[in-house]
Amino acid sequence: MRNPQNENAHDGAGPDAMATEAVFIGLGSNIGDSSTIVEQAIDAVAHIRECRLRGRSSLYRSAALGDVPQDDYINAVVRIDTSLQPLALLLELQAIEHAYYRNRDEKERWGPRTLDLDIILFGDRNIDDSHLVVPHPEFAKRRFVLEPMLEIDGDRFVPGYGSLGYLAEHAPALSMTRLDKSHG
Ligand code: A4P
Ligand code: MG
Repeated sequence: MRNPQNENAHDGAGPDAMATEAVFIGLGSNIGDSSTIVEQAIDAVAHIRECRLRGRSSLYRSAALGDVPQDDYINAVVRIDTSLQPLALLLELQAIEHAYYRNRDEKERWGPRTLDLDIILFGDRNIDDSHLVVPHPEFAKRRFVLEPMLEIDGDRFVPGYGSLGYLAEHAPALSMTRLDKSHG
């Protein structure tokens, strides 16, 4: 259900009236009906106040990275334009994570999760805050982030890193499948 605030984000009176920045958000899930969870989370992100959805990738299935044995992940990336400040957006994303009953051992880094939303890029900003590091420190090593980003914005150059195409070419190999719409 839409609320009036969100309608503003779609009728031209929202973020376009203010300075906006392009933000890439990575979505991941490996507990429950992950494809449905990621699709619903994309819709929830599209309805965050002061945000406009500009692009979304397909869903991808990949082997879990990290030391904890766990199920495959379903990942996707969206691009939004927003006039929110980075920490305000992070709070909105965490509220969506909590709405999906994210429930896991907080001490277990890189463990399984119902829904994980990471800010990958926020305009051309470099942020190194106790709550937020942008660009996401691992993004350039992660095919499950780079391939979906390439799908949305193949020409993007990330200052300090290089073009997305270059990064995807040099990222470590990962067993990964792009899911077609009938699986998504
Ligand atoms: N935080 C700092 N920077 C950011 C950012 N750029 N975006 C802080 C979002 N949050 C950021 O996050 C812990 C704290 O990080 C937050 O409170 C926020 O203030 P978290 O999501 O609770 O912790 P986490 O996800 O366990 O840790 P981390 O290091 O963010 O893990 P990642 O990088 O999210 O990796 N394998 C596959 N195939 N696909 C996956 O999606 N994901 C992970 C998790 C591991 N292996 C995976 C995948
Ligand atoms: Mg995370």
